[in-house]
Amino acid sequence: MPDMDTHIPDAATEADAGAEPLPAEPLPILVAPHPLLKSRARPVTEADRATIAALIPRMFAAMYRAPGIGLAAPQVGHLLRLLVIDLMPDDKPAPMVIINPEILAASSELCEREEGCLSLPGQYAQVVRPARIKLRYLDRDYARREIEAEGLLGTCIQHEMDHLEGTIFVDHISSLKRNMIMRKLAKEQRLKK
Ligand code: GNR
Ligand code: NI
Repeated sequence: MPDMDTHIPDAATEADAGAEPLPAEPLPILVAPHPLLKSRARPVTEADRATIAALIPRMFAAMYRAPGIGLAAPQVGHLLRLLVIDLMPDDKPAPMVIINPEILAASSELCEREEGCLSLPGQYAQVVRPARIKLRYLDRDYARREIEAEGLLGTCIQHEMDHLEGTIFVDHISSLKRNMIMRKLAKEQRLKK
């Protein structure tokens, strides 16, 4: 006979109906130089569904807290081909989840834009990349999607995809500028602690 005095509701009974989900705990973001930021990430598979379902809200939480406009799974220590992006047009959330992205085509026209990176906090440089890309990926429901991206979204997607290859934005600039940025970052991180 179960104890009738101490009623403990099961998960997802009417006690929880309509309740807000718990806010996800932001994952810490790795700062360069870190070996995981130089590693290649592996494709996401069906077997990763539960892992990424738990990871995605914690990646968005880390990105919004920073704040940033994109985050790649390797930046939070998971070598998976998974990105989250939110450009917040008109200051309203517009979250995108991008799994196993592939660039199908890139324009020969280039564009130069100032980039920053949550893994190189406080460091910025002008980076040249293709102005437009055609992208194939899986969305958060693993549905196949294709989009064309240009402007800040195009830059952001290419910057995030670099993280899946173990590349950061300073790998696209001269070694003189890269060394200056990496020394400045090391000094600032040292003073912070
Ligand atoms: O928050 C970010 N801003 C940004 C600005 C210009 C070009 C790229 C970016 S991505 C960056 C977040 C980040 O580090 N993603 O990996
Ligand atoms: Ni980055």
